[in-house]
Amino acid sequence: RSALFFAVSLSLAPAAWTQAGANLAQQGWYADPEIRVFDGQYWIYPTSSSPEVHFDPQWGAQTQRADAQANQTFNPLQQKLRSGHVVHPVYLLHTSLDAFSSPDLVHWTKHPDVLDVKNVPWAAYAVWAPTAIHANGKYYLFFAANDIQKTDTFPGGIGVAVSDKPGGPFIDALGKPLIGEFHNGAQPIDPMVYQDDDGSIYFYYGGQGHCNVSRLAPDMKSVIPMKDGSRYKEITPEHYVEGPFMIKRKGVYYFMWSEGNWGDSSYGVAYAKSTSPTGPFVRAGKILQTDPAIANGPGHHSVVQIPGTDDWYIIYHRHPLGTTGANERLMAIDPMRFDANGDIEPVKMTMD
Ligand code: FUB
Repeated sequence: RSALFFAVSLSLAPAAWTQAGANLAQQGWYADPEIRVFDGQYWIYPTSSSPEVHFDPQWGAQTQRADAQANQTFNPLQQKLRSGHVVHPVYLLHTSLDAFSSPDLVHWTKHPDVLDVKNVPWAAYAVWAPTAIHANGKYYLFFAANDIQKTDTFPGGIGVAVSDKPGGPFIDALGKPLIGEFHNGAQPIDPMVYQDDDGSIYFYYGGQGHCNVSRLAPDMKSVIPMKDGSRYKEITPEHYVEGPFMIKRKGVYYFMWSEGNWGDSSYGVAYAKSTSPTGPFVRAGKILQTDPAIANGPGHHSVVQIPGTDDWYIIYHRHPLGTTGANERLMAIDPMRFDANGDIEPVKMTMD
């Protein structure tokens, strides 16, 4: 390993842990945080999660006001997409994504609006649950947009945007969704991009209780056949709901996901182990769940390995005690440890 590798590793050592998690919570209402290491910094790409919209009975009126403004702020296709639809204002409020960078997991810099739906010509509502990768000398951000549902008439799905820098701005790379329809029952949301040691890029995604794995072409703009010839392989483990994530440690693939009810205290994170990135994945157990002394309903997580070490951290969202809104979600970070058998130990949520 080069001297540069160690220089980067050392500079990424976590700072004294005091207030680390508190610093993430202080960033405000965010969910679905995806952490990456880019350019010698930690980067977090979360979903905005404004709580107030769930309590506003006037959301129909809010929608009309937003549609009236749309002529000034959206392109003609987006104006057409938005016209005639009454949607929950959460989809009108969360039309951009912020990011956060840090040299040490403690001191964070906010990068507002790294992706704005105005730069996604085929979408017109919310963007959320991003995942990122550095490839081809560029940064790619995959995201869910519009919230396609079986009954909706407007398009949506998982998109891909590209930037020269991890802090954006990210601009839609494809002109259409990368995955714009249901396959194997999986709602096209909650993407997670994972590059294996042989360079293959796997893509995990899916909501509404189904999860697929796909392979991405090197240019990140299409889904290509896997070894068995399929483009979308269902890998749904028992109790899977959404929020897939993959890591590899000592040759073992750890597939993780959110389960339980979205927005309540049954929500948590479970995992499976496999010798292959495409499974099969048999549920091994729950590793993150409500702690009545700390917070409710932790989930939609990601995991980072401190470069050059066997130290791992889990980054996730959770509901502060005393809150009731499904969108009242704050980011948190805690150590994630493995036992001597390579199993993931239950994560102890802290207020640190
Ligand atoms: O933030 C919106 C949704 O909430 C995500 O798609 C799910 O994973 C859940 O975290």
